[in-house]
Amino acid sequence: MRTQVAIIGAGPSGLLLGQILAKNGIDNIILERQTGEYVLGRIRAGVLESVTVDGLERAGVTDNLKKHGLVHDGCELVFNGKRHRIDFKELVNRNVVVYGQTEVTRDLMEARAALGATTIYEASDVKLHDVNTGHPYVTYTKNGQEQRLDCDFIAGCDGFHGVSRPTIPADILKEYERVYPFGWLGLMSDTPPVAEELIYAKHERGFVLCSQRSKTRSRYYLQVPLTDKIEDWSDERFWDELKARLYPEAAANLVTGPSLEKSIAPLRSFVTEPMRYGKLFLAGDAAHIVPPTGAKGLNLAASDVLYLSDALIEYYQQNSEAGIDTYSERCLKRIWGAERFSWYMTKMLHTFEDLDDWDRKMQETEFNLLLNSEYGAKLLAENYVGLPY
Ligand code: RFL
Ligand code: PHB
Repeated sequence: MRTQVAIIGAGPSGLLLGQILAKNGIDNIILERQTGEYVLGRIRAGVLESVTVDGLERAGVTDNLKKHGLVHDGCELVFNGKRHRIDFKELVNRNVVVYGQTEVTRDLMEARAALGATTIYEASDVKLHDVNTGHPYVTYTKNGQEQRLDCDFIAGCDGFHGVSRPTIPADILKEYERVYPFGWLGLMSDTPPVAEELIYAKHERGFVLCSQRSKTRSRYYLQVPLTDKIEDWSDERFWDELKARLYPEAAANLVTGPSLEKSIAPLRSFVTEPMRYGKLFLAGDAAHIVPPTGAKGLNLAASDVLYLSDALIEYYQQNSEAGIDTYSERCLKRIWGAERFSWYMTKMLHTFEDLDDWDRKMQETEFNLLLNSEYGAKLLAENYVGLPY
């Protein structure tokens, strides 16, 4: 088999790239290790920046988003009971859209099926070959048979644990990493959200996030020790702990109900440089990870894909390699900005066991800066709604 661009991974990065390329007449095939249902079963992001919405627009998949996405002009931050609303609209005249990653993924899968583009699910043992030559190819196993896919380029959109990044020789890759000493326990329920806007709250017992998917579906997160297991957290314990960490008015408003899903995710900051090696390009979580506190992971994946699709379109339509050659550099500028923001939000809003009195004062002073300085609040708002593309 042959295609122009072989895409590894059918998460949001791979599907969005495939859709934009296909709409611009560039042939591509996606190889995905899991089934489509499994990919849709992973509950993850919920907040989309306008850059991401623009990307989905370019892919022609915003019908459902326009119908069901919730535009948010602000969010609430709480520090040990002290509340402060960040008004994105007033501070930077922009907003975000609350619309689930599951829905984004489903919309992209349906649009791809409508175009008749090929996605090979349950492709195991994917291996990348000769990526630093003019004739790269990918091998994989499907239904017990080894297959070969020849291509011009390979897009590594296979997430943090994928095979693309390790294909790049270790002496070329530089990795930067910070691992945090806690995780997030998430719960989804068909209950009305506790508040109209998202609440990010730091409490002595740990951080909580109150998010949502619709007017009738909520998504909540609790900071938990990395040693905790899902079995340790009955729904009842989750709701009790959430109430204990919320300010009284929110706790009183909280509607509880049976969980639809519960999962624990570790928190990590990670960047790999460069994001291109020969004919291989890394995009999304394959190249970088952010802790979810800044709501940036999916949004960074979308901006990588916009840079990459521009570069490939320029290559095929104008015979220019300029976009390809600057891909890594352009992505990394935006990535480091989002890494800083996610790291700052994580440090300010979580409870760290080993902080001394000085560190605690600094954490509180960071928060007070948002209350006391319009510039402080503006900087947060500008980063939250998304740095320029
Ligand atoms: P994905 O989604 O991990 O998809 C990669 C795909 O590649 C497949 N794959 C392979 N396929 C073939 N061969 C192999 N060897 C393969 N290895 C892997 C996988 O099966 C998978 O289908 O990466 P992608 O597409 O780059 O998308 C990234 C986003 O999923 C991620 O950044 C976000 O979910 C992060 N994130 C958030 N981002 C936001 O922008 N806003 C948020 O509000 C937000 N909240 C979150 C989040 C992530 C979370 N978790 C669980 C990590 C909340 C949470 C709790
Ligand atoms: C979510 O709704 O899943 C979500 C929202 C905001 C975040 C992280 C996750 O910062």
